[in-house]
Amino acid sequence: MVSVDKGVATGLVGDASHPFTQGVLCAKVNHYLDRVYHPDRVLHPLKRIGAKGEGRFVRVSWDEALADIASRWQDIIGEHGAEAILPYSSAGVQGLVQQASLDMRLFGSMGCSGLDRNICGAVASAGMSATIGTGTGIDPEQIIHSRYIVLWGTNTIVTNLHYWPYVREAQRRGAKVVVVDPIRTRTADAADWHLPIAPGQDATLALAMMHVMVRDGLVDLEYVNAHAVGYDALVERVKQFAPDQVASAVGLSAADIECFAREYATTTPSLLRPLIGIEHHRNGAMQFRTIACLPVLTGAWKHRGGGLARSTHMLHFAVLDMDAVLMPHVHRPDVRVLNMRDLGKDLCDHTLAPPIKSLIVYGANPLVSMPNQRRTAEGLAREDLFTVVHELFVTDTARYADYVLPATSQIEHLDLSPSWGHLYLAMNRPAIAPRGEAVSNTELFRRLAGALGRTEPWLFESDESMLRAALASGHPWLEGITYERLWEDGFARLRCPDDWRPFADGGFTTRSGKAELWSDALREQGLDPLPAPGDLPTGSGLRLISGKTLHFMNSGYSHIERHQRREGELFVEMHADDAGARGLAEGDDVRVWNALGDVSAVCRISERVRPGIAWMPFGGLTDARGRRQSVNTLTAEEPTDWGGGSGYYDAFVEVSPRAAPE
Ligand SMILES: Nc1nc2c(c(=O)[nH]1)N[C@H]1C(S)=C(S)[C@@H](COP(=O)(O)OP(=O)(O)OC[C@H]3O[C@@H](n4cnc5c(=O)[nH]c(N)nc54)[C@H](O)[C@@H]3O)O[C@H]1N2
Ligand SMILES: Nc1nc2c(c(=O)[nH]1)N[C@H]1C(S)=C(S)[C@@H](COP(=O)(O)OP(=O)(O)OC[C@H]3O[C@@H](n4cnc5c(=O)[nH]c(N)nc54)[C@H](O)[C@@H]3O)O[C@H]1N2
Ligand SMILES: [Mo]
Repeated sequence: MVSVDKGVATGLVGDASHPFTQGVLCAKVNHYLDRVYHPDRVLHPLKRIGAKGEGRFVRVSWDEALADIASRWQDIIGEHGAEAILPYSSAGVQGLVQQASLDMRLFGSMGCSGLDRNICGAVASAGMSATIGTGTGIDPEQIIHSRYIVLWGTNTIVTNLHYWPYVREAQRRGAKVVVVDPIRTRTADAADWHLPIAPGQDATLALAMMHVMVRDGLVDLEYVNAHAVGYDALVERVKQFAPDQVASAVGLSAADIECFAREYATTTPSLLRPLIGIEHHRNGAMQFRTIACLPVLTGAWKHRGGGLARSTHMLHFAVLDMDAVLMPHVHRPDVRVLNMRDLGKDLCDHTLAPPIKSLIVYGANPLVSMPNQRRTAEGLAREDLFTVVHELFVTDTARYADYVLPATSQIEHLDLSPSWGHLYLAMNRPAIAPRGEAVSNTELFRRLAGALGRTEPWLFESDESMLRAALASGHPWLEGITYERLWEDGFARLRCPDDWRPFADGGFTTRSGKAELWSDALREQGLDPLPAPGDLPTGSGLRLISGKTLHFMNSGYSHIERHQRREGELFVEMHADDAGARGLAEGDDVRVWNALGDVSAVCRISERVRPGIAWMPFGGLTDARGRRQSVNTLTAEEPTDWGGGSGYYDAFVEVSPRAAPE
């Protein structure tokens, strides 16, 4: 809730009446107004005058910018076709219509290249879907009824602060909380038990758990016989995964694996919460597919608070009328779709036909967030590439733009916010007028459509009209949740039944209608039909993994001093044995490198990190000399097994003392 005095936002607080967040704001949003009123906000269209990457711009008018963009695009379309334009967006803006609506209609109907947005959640969804037909599970709030909770590859306290009280409440009611993470994160520290697994070994761990469950008769055979296919084949498969056989690969003792398997299988209800850490590996989809077999074997889905709880985003989108928003029927069919992970590779690919001649980036900072940063920079620096970035700040990516167009902040535009973590749909009412000449994403696409001479009314639909259409799906979970009610109350809980157990009686949305321990669909794609460890990377040096920071939202907020100060310098954290072997000491200025590039960082030595691993924060951090550095300088465009994601954590690095200051 924003208080406003004479058109200026003077205070921003959480809504104490919101049952899920209870008025608590995270370390980022607590200072959101600093972001809104930051002196570095882009408030007017900017045109590049320096070299690409240099960040020198002059102010121009909207009319000039729009006319130039439209004419450049028309030339490109004339010469190469509309597929030579790549609209590139991610989830920087989280609202329903600001994230994707008129842009999809405009660029889809022009026949521009499509973008596969697969770096966040898509792999998890694809993997889980192979087993249970969906990437979502139960309502996360039901966790309070769970008695055995596994936070698997997620750092809840840092990335999902509002969920932590629910975990705590479950603990208070007697639940045991286990964290599976190679790093002793804050969340691992606060849990009852931390299992410091070796990276990418989660599927193997799950197979060993299933071995124990089968061997010791801990499988709910009644549930499995009624609601799953492929159990006999699975029993054969898990024979090879006795805990003592896999312990060293998994990086845990056989006794711990045995104990974990037995506790998990015998405590009811049990809940798994696997998140992003597991999907950023080349075996990411197989890891989710395999982990999703566990609650099938235990029959945990039968119980309130049992099963698996992942993102709720799809639950929101499934009940809203998204076709009314995106209008897929106006999109040109058969256009090329490029994977966001491969941005650098595609920009530098001389054989790509047609080549990418123009990029329009909004709600994303791919130079920091995509793998292989050097290649992305090389691509963005191409003189023949025409780049437009719609942003609040001149981000790392925006420095390469020909035009930077000013974007509104969340308190300056209208939207609905579906949630990743709960079932409350929120109304995002604009509290202040757009600052300077900033426009919302939807307004940008209306202006671009106008500049391109388009006149179809559906390219100019208002935000309110699209939101009303999305809410008018007639889905029972939206009953009574009207635009007016949301405007008045600010939020509403989807009308999901109070004790919703989606798979208590089977009803899986797979091809067979059952949980697929054996998957014909995977076999037909040439993949292993059974749960498996998946394809694991090999390499020398330290395995590099990264994660989110407390004070940034990915790279967002990294332009603001307070947040920068809180995060400090970019560091690489490793175990004392690995530091010792390299002659490194705490606080040393080091160079982290591999064949793709190098970054400078401060060396941190700690017991939080298992031997063999280098851990670095992801976001937009700076080194001791104030230069922005990114862990993605060291990661490759490694595809995941399926789901089209990015194996960010398949990278290996060396760490050396930094010779002399440059
Ligand atoms: N403060 C803050 N909150 C955020 C974000 C942010 O940038 N800042 N980003 C948001 C976004 S976009 C997302 S997707 C969510 C992500 O939410 P999380 O999934 O909780 O975030 P990550 O930091 O990616 O955490 C993944 C954890 O997985 C661990 N991990 C890495 N590899 C493996 C592995 O092989 N096995 C296991 N078991 N664990 C592994 C990492 O050490 C890390 O602790 O957070 C959201 N919330
Ligand atoms: N090594 C490594 N790489 C990773 C990850 C990791 O853990 N490790 N995490 C991955 C994950 S899970 C994700 S989700 C991606 C994130 O990748 P990105 O989405 O590219 O990252 P952000 O830094 O969040 O960039 C979003 C941008 O949107 C801008 N923005 C915010 N609101 C608006 C708006 O209303 N309009 C417009 N036009 N712009 C707006 C913000 O200022 C910000 O610059 O990174 C991925 N990359
Ligand atoms: Mo993400």
